[in-house]
Amino acid sequence: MSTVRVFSGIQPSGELHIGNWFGAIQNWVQVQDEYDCIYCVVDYHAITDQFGPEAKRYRTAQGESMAERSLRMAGDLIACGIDPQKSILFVQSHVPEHTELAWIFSCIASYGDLQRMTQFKDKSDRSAYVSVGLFSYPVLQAADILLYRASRVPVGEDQVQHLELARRIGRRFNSLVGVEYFPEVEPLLTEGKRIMSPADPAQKMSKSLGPKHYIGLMEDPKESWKKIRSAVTDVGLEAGQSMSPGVANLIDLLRLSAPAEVVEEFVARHATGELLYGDLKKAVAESLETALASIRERRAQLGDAEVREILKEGAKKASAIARETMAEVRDLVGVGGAAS
Ligand code: AQP
Repeated sequence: MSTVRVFSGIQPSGELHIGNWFGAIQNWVQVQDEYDCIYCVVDYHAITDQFGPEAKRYRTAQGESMAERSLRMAGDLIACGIDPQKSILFVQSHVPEHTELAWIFSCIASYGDLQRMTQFKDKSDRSAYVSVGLFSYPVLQAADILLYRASRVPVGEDQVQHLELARRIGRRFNSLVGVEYFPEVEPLLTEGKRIMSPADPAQKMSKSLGPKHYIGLMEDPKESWKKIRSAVTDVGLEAGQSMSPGVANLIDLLRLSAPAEVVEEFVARHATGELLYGDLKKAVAESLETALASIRERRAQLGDAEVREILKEGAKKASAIARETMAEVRDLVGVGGAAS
């Protein structure tokens, strides 16, 4: 196994959608054979906007608690191809060193840098109450990655700004303690790094915008078809655009799930003005259904007890690395020991 370490996480804030899959999870699966990989269901991140009773019943028809949603998300990841024989898979709150390192990082992260985070600006604009946790979310994210001294992070494009911040925090720590302790963090992006919402192609596909804005990986294909059939395609073109954003998003989804010749045919029909959007939507729905069928089958065979066991083992392995890092970090910072 390579000495290059990969870390990435996903919030258990509902179901896995095809934006997560094409933007990040497919890459998580692919790099398992190349690197030493650690993957995490980040429940502490999810409580930045779903706390208390909200965290218990948030946004799922099943009325699941955060712990149940973490279990379900882990099962979905395994069905997608995260292999516990190759990678460590665990739940963030099972390894408390994440929040310990986050505190140390919050003492060196720049307030000005955090204020510039676009995800915070977007989410705080949409929220009636803005918590400090929502503001310092990227500091916890930096701690998640650097706790394992990981240098590669497979994510969607929306996370690139957060990773730049993680890089700055790591560098600042190194320069303050005078040791090159943390590595430089780099994103690993895919061709599907930014999948847009079918209902509003100006926004990225996202659970927090509501169910019509995402296509769930484990969703009933009839539900997915309803969302694809009503996908927005006919907004006017802006200067410099040859394809409306909604059509471009459907073509991207086709490119990610269908053979190249099928995509070329639709692109050619668009160029000659012969493209019927209904045909494109049908092709997207069919190719997604084919691409996701084996994941759904694997998911149906996976029981909760098996997933719990995998998470328990994963937390043990992650804890061993996390404890070692924190012992060294405390030492470098000069805290944690009593003066003799
Ligand atoms: N639309 C997307 N296109 C490509 N990649 C995406 N990712 C998320 N959305 C897209 C990537 O998926 C990984 C997990 O992201 P997350 O845990 O933040 O989940 P989310 O689905 O983004 O959460 P929400 O609530 O749906 O959206 P937000 O919180 O943004 O409002 C990450 O690597 C992410 O880049």
